[in-house]
Amino acid sequence: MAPALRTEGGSDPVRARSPDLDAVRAALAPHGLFLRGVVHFEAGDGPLLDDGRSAATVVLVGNAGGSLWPAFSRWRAGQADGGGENPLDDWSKAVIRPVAAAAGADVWFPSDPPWQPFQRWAIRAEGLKPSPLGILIHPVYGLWHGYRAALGFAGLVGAATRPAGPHPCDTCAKKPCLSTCPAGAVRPEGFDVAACRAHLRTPEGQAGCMQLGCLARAACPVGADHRYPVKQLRFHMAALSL
Ligand code: B12
Ligand code: SF4
Ligand code: SF4
Repeated sequence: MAPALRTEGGSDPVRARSPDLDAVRAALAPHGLFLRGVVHFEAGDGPLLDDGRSAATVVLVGNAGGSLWPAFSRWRAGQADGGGENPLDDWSKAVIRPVAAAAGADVWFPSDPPWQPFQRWAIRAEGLKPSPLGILIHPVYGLWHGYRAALGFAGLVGAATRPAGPHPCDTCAKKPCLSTCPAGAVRPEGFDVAACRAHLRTPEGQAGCMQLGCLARAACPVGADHRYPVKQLRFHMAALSL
């Protein structure tokens, strides 16, 4: 039997069809990137591939905790311009495009317009649900994970992955993410982007969230061991406050 895809979301060995994902997994591992999950689509329901067909499979690639930071930092140090204006996106493309090409896959990146529904795919692939911050929360990694690419295949590839487990926010009695944000931007009804950005421009925001990372995110007790390193937190905050 073909090896099953090992993802955080679990896998179904019975439906595993392609050993090629093992090669993809091995090629991504040195960069601190993982296969996060697999979505299978009914005919015609998947995103459009370059050749006009609808994808039958989307495989999500991402980071868990600070896994990508060492490889990304090494790459950046070797770039004459420090990696340019969007270094994480450019690094992701430099690393993942050749892997996708070798696997015969199309590839989408989360920041490229038109935005592909990465979170919707992750909800299906990993059984995750949104936290009050708008970010999907993982039972193990908490808020400390992200997606760097999605590989699209015309055929069924790998094993469609299953839900990861209970939604941590359902049993979080104190919900410190809601009370910690100094701008009151994290609310049960949604994340107020404008209020967050306005606060980040103030001296308090510059000394607080911009240096330490989003305080509301840091207040979440789930997956605290996987919190990003300080340099990575600052990097993401600088991007958010643009
Ligand atoms: C635009 C965008 C933003 C905008 C949000 C504007 C808004 N109010 O919608 C801004 C710039 C503010 C933003 C901020 C952040 N974002 Co953002 N963002 C995106 C982006 C590029 C597009 C979202 C979208 O519209 N997709 C299109 C629709 C069709 O996709 P969808 O899956 O069906 O839609 C879902 C989202 O729209 C989501 N949603 C709705 N409102 C909000 C609000 C926020 C803040 C977020 C994160 C999601 C979200 O709900 C939908 C259903 O689940 C995605 C990448 C992507 N391609 O999806 C990343 C993405 C959602 N962001 C992500 C992250 C991590 C962040 C930040 C934490 C970045 C940081 N600083 O570290 C912050 C969160 C704020 C915080 N307090 O820390 C991750 C989430 C990963 C996860 N674990 O879920 C994504 C997937 C990018 C990635 N590379 O992984 N983001
Ligand atoms: S603090 Fe609680 S409610 Fe907020 S994201 Fe974490 S688990 Fe969910
Ligand atoms: S970055 Fe700061 S202001 Fe923005 S949501 Fe997080 S805690 Fe609130």
